[in-house]
Amino acid sequence: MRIDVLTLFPEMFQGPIDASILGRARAAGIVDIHLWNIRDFAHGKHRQVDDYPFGGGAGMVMKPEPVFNAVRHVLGGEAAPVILMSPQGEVFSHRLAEELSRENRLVLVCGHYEGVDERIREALVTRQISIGDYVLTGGELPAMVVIDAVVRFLPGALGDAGAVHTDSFAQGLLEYPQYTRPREFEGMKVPEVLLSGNHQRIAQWRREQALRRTLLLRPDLLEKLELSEEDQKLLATIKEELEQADE
Ligand code: 9D3
Repeated sequence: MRIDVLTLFPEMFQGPIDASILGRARAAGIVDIHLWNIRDFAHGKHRQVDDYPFGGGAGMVMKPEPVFNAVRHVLGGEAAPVILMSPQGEVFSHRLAEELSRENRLVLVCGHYEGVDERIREALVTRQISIGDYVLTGGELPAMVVIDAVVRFLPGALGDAGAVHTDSFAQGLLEYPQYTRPREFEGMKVPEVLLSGNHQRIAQWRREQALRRTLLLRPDLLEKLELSEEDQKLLATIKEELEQADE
């Protein structure tokens, strides 16, 4: 996959894209990430990228010409989704990351300042993505979030090829508790079942723990799921236990 990022702050991306799994995926040729400075596509002596809003008001607005020039340059006549990182966008999710990972290329446009000229949305952008309901200073961190989540889905990006499909979010549940050595740390013991070697009991315990956690911490996730009969029984038992503990 090729990802082109258009931003006024390309240097913000260097750390995240060079490190860890993303860095390895780039080195392995699984993803090709190109960073472009929108200012390089601004003309005139001052290479101006923003200006005052027509009609007045606080803050600056990103001018259309540099962004149009930059997108047209990187696409070079090719077609690809042009995604504006924006607080008005569709809220990013595991499902959307998976969908985007099936594209051959993506163009991510990061706004800064108070916003971008509306004609960028009207005539250039094919979709808008937000990463959640809080105000950031720009679209750069959101773009990194999208890149990270999308690249995980690319074949070969993770060591274990099957891992993305057993992800907790792929199943709509939170993760079960994990332990590693030592068996006892400061008086806290690893649950006996995990040392038992009984893989069926372990799998059942983990499922029960994942359901329990999701019920306690993210009941909204459970509402969206269609649980198997076995899971429904487990969940009913957990709910009974919790009610008894309440009394
Ligand atoms: C004055 C209204 N503001 C909208 C809430 C304007 C505004 C504030 C901050 C416009 C852009 C920004 C910068 N943020 C992003 O570009 C952004 C963002 C975010 O702030 N939160 C979550 N996801 C995203 S994606 C891009």
